[in-house]
Amino acid sequence: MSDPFTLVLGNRTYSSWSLRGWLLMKLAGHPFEEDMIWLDDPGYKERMQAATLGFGTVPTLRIGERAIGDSMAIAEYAAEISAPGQVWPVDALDRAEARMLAAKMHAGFQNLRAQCPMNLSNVFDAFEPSTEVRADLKTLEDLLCPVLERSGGPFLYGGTFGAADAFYAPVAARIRTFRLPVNAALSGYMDAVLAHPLVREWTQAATQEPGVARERTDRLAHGWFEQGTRYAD
Ligand SMILES: N[C@@H](CCC(=O)N[C@@H](CS)C(=O)NCC(=O)O)C(=O)O
Repeated sequence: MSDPFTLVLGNRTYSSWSLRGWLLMKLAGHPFEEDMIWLDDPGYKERMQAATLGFGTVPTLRIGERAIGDSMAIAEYAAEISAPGQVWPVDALDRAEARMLAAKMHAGFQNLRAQCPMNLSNVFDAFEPSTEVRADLKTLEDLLCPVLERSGGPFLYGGTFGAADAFYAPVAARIRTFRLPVNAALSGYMDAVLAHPLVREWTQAATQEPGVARERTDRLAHGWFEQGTRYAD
């Protein structure tokens, strides 16, 4: 019998990479166990080292004695263990482009990531994005809107939520949490991503998770998901 899959994750509320890894494994459709690391626990680093077999970041996919400790590699593995089209698009050119979009997210948008960390239990209505964050949002529009226009949406490659969408799901959450201004096309796409059943499952679980302690006195009772507020445009 093959080894079971265990996905090592950090808090749903603010581990954006964990959300990506979890979505990717859900898209693959293989059952997996979750091993949660509460990133606010003082001793979490040691726990994380052990749970990730030394890799030291979440998400890490553990399979028996082996570990895949990076979301991009998890995406490729998820694609290889599932049917064509479940993770990356079927068309070769779409697939290459989807990988490029994911890679761009994986390595870029540093200001947006640093200044607007994912937080699924809060909203910051009065947040004023810096010039650098606005520049990242413009790059995001320039990158994604032509793809959405070509496919017709609601997701990057049409009606099926795939790996490229998984990589951008935490960005949708940041735009919601920090009320970031984006154009109507990107705003509609972010709505579609946040309304996807898998993303909803994660965001709703985030509002209930017990291991959240990081300055959480302002934590919203029900998170932001049900508020139905649209972004500025
Ligand atoms: N490049 C990695 C990034 C993973 C990452 O940085 N995850 C964060 C949590 S969201 C982490 O594990 N940080 C280590 C720490 O908090 O000690 C990936 O794609 O999976």
